[in-house]
Amino acid sequence: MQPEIEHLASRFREELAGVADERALEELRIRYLGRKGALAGLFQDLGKAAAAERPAMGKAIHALEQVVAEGLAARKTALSACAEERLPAGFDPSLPGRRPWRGRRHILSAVLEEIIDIFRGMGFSVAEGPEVETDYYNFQALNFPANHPSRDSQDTFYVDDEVLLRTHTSPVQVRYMETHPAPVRIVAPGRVYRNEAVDASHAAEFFQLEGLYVDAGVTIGDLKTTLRQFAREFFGPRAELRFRPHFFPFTEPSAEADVLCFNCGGEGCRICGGTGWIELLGAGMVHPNVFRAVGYDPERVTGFAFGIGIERMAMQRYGIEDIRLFLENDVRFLSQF
Ligand code: FA5
Repeated sequence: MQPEIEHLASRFREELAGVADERALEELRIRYLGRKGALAGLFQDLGKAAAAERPAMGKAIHALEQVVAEGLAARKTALSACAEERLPAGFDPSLPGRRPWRGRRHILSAVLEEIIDIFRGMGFSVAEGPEVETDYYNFQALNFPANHPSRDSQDTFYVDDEVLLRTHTSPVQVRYMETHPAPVRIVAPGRVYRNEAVDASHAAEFFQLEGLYVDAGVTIGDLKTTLRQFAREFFGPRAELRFRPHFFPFTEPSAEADVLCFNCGGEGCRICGGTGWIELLGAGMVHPNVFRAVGYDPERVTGFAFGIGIERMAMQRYGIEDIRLFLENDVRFLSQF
């Protein structure tokens, strides 16, 4: 008798697993628990069994009865949950779900937004300009005369002799001052392009953030204080910024600012080219010729400008050793930030 009960129990489980709707479930209930069902048959057999076997058999049949009743009840709950939520029959809501893929902002967007926020906190607003620029805005109005050697520092991709992909965000300075009177305090983020020999720290397509502050009496002291404050907010209170004299046609005097290399801490390594410092930005006091080109009077206003390389900021902050990683769209890299 015992093997027969066990066989019935395993057959019940199989049949229960195959039940796809409430009607099939009711049929199954009748087949097992109905008046002429399998369990009723077992109880009849129990009456005919030898007296000595009856207690053990009775216990086994009751246990089976409980298994059947509980199985039917659990399936009923699962089926009605499917019906309520219009889920396909047979869907088991108690199984663990699949975790949905969560996207996130690209590390460069996140860093750029953070930098913009820091400058917003210092009173700068945001301006934008086109990536496809004219020679006039990208070079001439910024005091790069035609055929002048200063153009060699920023070769680019030309659409024709007049139209090109901008090499820096500085043309936004010109466009903004042409249409807004002083005082001006803006940052201009965006993508720029250069015909560049690509390596670990140079891309042919990268992001800059331009800054421009023009008013009566703006000094180079304001420039250095603003950039130092920015570096401390972005990298932390102990960030070291170093200014080196440099040349840009559109600022006078001009400087480049470096931070202490994240990788070697100043000793010199492959990433900082052995110098211990990584160049982050160019800056300077706006050249009087730029003011003249936009109709400002250089006798009445002065101003500072800077251009920050966004990839370099992200590399320095997160210890990223190769600029090419930003453009490869490899989620194993991107999902780390
Ligand atoms: C300029 O582009 C100037 N327009 C910056 C400026 C603005 C100077 C306003 C004065 C006043 P430069 O070519 O040095 O300067 O580039 C500025 C920053 O962009 C660099 O410090 C660096 O962080 C980043 N950068 C330049 N070239 C590349 C490149 N090929 N790949 C990645 N980042 C670059």
